[in-house]
Amino acid sequence: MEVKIGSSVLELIQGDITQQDTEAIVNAANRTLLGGGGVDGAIHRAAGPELLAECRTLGGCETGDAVITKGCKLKARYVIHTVGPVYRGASPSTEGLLKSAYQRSLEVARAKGVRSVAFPSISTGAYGYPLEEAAPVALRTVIGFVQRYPEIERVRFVLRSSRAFRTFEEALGRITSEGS
Ligand code: AR6
Repeated sequence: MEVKIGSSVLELIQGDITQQDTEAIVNAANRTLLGGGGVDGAIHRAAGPELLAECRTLGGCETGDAVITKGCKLKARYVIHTVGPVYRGASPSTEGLLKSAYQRSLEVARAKGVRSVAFPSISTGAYGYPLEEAAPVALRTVIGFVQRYPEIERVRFVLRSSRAFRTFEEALGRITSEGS
């Protein structure tokens, strides 16, 4: 599924983020930046040990913030590492941190002149954020950003499971129909 947001494109696909050819891919990391399971493990395996070596020099990352490294062996030139919140029930502060993880990732991309970014669904694995709650937050944040900064030409959400894909598809359908 693909929609136009001004001159930019927002895409949803089902797949593996490590295989994406966007200029940057986003990692759903933890505050140590020293690796983990899920997307984080997959990205480190595909990028090779040089990625962990660079992450070690960064001194971690706060929840809701993002940092950028090289893509090493990946097709993507950069990896943007962001840390989403651990979900302990719906609250404005948890939602704000999820929003911030997407926002800061795009700010870091823009600062490097990156024009295309692929995101996983941050916080919806080990960190337990329900997909139905996370999808509209993720989509609205990205849409708001590219409306302001059309130099980000393409944002692709790469959803691992068919359930995640369908949930994002339904949320995007609801958001786009609000405007018409
Ligand atoms: N491509 C795209 N999406 C994926 C992939 C992949 N290769 N693999 C998993 N997902 P998670 P979190 C989906 O747990 O919830 C790590 O250990 C997965 O189905 O990777 O932010 C970190 O080090 C889920 O929907 O990230 C942290 O400790 C989504 O990616 C912690 O997990 C996010 O799941 C971060 O937890």
